[in-house]
Amino acid sequence: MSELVEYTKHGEIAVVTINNPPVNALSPGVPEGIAQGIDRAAGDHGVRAVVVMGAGRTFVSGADIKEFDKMRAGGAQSSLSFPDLLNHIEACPKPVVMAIHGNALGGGLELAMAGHYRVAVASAQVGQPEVKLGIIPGAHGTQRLPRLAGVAKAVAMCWEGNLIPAAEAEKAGIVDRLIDGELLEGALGFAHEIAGKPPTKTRDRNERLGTPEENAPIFAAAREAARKKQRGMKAPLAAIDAVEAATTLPFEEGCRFERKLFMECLASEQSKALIHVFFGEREVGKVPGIPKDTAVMAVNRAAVVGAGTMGGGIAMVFANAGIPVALKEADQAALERGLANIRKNYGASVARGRFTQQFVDERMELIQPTLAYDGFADADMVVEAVFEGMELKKQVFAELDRVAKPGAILASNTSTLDIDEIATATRRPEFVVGTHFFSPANVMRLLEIVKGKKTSREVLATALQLSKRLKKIGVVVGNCRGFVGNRMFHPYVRESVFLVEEGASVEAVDQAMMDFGMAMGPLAVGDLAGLDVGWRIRKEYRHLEKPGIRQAFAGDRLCEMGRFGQKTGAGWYKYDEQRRPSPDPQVGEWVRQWAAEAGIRQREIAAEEIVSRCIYALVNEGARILEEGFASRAVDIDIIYINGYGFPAYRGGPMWYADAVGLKKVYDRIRQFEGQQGEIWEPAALLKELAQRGATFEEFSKEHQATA
Ligand code: 3H9
Repeated sequence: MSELVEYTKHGEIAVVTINNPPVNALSPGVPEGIAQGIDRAAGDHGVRAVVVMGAGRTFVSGADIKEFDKMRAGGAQSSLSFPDLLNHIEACPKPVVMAIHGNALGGGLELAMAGHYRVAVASAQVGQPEVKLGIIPGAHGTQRLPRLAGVAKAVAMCWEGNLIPAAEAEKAGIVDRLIDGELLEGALGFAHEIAGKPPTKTRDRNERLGTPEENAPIFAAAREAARKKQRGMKAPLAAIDAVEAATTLPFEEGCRFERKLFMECLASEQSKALIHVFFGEREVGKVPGIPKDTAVMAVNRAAVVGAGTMGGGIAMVFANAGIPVALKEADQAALERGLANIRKNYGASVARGRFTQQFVDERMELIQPTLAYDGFADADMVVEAVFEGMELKKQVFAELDRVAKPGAILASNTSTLDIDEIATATRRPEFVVGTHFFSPANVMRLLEIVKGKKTSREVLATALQLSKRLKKIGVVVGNCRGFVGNRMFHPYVRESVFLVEEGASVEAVDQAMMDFGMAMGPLAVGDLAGLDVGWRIRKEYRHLEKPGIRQAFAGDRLCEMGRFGQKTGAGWYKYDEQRRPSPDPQVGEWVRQWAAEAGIRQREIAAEEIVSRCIYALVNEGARILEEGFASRAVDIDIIYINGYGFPAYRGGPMWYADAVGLKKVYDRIRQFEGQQGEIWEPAALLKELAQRGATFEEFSKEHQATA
């Protein structure tokens, strides 16, 4: 037997156990091992049925994603192909029971469906999440799932890629029995019951495949929803096509059609990018300079200063993770307003069915409002979320230094200010760290963890671990103005305003960026966040800008007219009472006039130029950040942009995207912009160097890590 698969006998039942930690992925050797186990059981006269299960924490979490590069290149991964293994299992003359705990995902569910029966513990989950990697099920998943679960359920599972709990899987017909108590014992009991009965093959179960009349509206609705909810992504539509094939073609032909689509998706740039994101989201947790065994402090109680939009959201994040949190405001009215907002947000989650009322009541109990610093002395971590101003922040940190216990982490939610300067207000700068949450804090997944000069490794390791508990993706960044995300966002927005000043319409700029895949256009984001925020920052920092360099002015002019965006009913767009936008032709008129006064010649601007200027502005600043070491790796920047700024995951993040375009091409285009716009487009030295030696940001990050 393969080392990855064990074979044991329990009386008349053979048990084949997959043991490929951590998630029992179907790496080379696993399919061969399972096949050997099935063959051995089939050939053993003393065996009447077979149970297949996973060792450790799960059944099987799918194909080994690390093998996909080889698969793309057409290289052999296993001597036995996975689809062939599935046909082999289904053809076993003795009944095969798949026993599921943890999860059965992707190839894991495909394996389970090739068995004749499935049993699962209640805590198990199953799903076909391949679309999240830009591919579709590639080993009969789209053909067997509708035969078990019916067309509507199967198509939803395959295009959305969401997991469903065992109870739902049982109701749908995917799982035959839920096991109470110990899985092996339950599975053996089940195997005894069905031993000796002729096994039914899933491929032959055509009774749930529906009629063309029944299926047509299901597929039409799925396609419409997929186009809307997964805008720009190819795999969800391919998954729907493949499930549809199950209803129109015989099983074998359907499998061939699925395989063709799977291979096309696997070869796509979208899939390469999404797989980069999958591993990237795990990689950001492994920070150079913070070894795995770094001591981590316990965070059992928290406190937040400031019950505004950010502070209230951060308190909810702690409460949602079951961590009691004190919430301080300066006066009763502000505290009441903050709590009312939290209640309103929770109320909306209950209305949407995301939380139960009981869950919300329990979370509200965990939030302890205070006007003094009650509860702060017990807190293991305090997050400051007061108004963005250095003097106020320092004053708060000086107070926190007095009230917080020794060893407590003192974090600031600042989005731009210098963490080292804030830390000087305390006698414990090694415990001071930036935790930059994104708005709305209870929804957005990104957490920038800002490392000050003196922040200790333990504090960083604790913040990283905590981010997982808080269901966030923590990325450690250096302490520069705007950190990584906002520092890059500034030139991105600047370009979008330049483009409007040069003659592109507000709607054309936003539409081009939406078509590229951004969640929102840059100008609509400005209106949402409030144009006055950037305006104030620009006024404050104007003296730092190099004289003579081009400045975007149209947004500031709108602010001078009192148009701050959604909150004032007008900004780049007009808004109705429900804050629904509509284009405002006056803006175009004004900008034309301002441009003429400023001597800017307006012209037609193609969507390609809009995208290149906005995205390459991000890339160029990202390259500087990498070069200066404020991000340790290109992937850190990618994960920040995907999780905090609505960058399309299927493009892999700005740095991955630039690598895919080719840095030479990006560099040449930036030089062109430099020729037209001047110094503001000076290419980053790192970009120039990599473009000249034909390397990528990813390669640079690897080289850099190797020498760090
Ligand atoms: C597929 O099956 C295609 C088929 O149709 C067949 C076609 C022929 N492969 O996330 P974690 C690693 S496509 C390789 O931190 P958790 C992961 O990188 C696949 N490695 O733990 C990490 O490594 P490290 C369909 C994998 O408990 C470690 O395992 N399946 C794989 O938070 C722990 O992972 C999926 O899309 C894999 N398949 O979550 C499932 N999975 O420690 C993808 C995990 O070095 N996986 N690793 O950083 C997941 O969704 C989550 O990892 C899972 C566990 C829920 C399983």
